[in-house]
Amino acid sequence: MRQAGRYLPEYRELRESTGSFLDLCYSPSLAAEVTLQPINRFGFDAAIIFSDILVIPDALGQTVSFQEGVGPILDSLKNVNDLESLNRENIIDRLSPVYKALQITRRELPKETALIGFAGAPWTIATYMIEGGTSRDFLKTKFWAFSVPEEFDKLINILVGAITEHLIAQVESGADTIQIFDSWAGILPENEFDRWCLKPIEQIVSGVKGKHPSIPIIVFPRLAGERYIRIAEIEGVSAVSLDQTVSLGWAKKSLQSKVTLQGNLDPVYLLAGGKVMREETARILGAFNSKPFVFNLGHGVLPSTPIQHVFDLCEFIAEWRG
Ligand code: 1CP
Repeated sequence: MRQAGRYLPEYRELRESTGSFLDLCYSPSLAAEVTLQPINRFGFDAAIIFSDILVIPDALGQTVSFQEGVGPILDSLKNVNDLESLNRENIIDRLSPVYKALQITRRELPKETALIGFAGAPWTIATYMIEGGTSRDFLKTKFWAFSVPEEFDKLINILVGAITEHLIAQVESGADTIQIFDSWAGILPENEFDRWCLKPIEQIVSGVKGKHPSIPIIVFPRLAGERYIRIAEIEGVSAVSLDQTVSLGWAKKSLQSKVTLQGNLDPVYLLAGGKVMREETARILGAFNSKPFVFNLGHGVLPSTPIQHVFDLCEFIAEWRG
């Protein structure tokens, strides 16, 4: 999950002296520095490269910006004709600063620390491209997908191609594993989930594995409920990241024999800290202790999280694992 961001004073400081959020994403040495900040402070076992899922629409030529306190703003796609304006050539050239950042980070990270590359899944990226930012009801995207599926399919196909290329380039630049974020996987009815979440992720996994058969792939189908099983059954998926609503007993029984699990501490426990945080962490660690498990949050670190709570959590987990 997100490690960098506003809860770290060193991030806030660096952010003030740089231009826009995307400028920071595209400055290889600064992006590497931000990636290393949480590792230097807390010594996590893995670092996630500082970038964003919205570099894909940006590389496709859509106008993307990030507004403080609002979030991402995109020049929204209205219909299939707008797909003509997307530039599918040279994605990798335009995203080359991300690959340079990975190379620098891999050089500077301790050998034993894993480096995670990532991308958004097609469905989640499509919602931002069509809604023009984040949304409450995703009405425009769902309406497009349900009413003219063959047209929506064209956008999903463009994204499958771009994301696959982007992930392969990240592996070739030093990522030890890659994570696919489908943050809005939980908002679709069953058949639509299969068509717009499951199938495109299957295509991406098969494309990346075709080029790099041994790269482990993690998928985060946020709020997918029982459909986590379908994701865990995709050939080539090594791990799934659990959001905080997944019940531990169910995940242990239904998922743990298929894939490695990661997650699912609610970020608000980290914000709260203290006894409640330790109890919930022990409950998660206890539930999954019969197999390899990657301790993580169910979503990103909240900006107001006290740094001391992160230290306390790391210490608690280190003691637990002995
Ligand atoms: O300066 C700032 O505070 C910007 C905050 C920020 C950060 C730190 C954004 C804006 N993106 C990021 C980096 C980021 N985003 C990482 C890098 C790892 C790290 O921080 O260490 C990663 C993995 C992401 C992934 C991402 N971006 C997702 C998928 C995961 C999730 O959170 O569900 C999504 C949906 C985005 C879009 C995005 N980026 C930023 C915002 C505010 C949003 C919108 C979120 C929303 O719609 O509510």
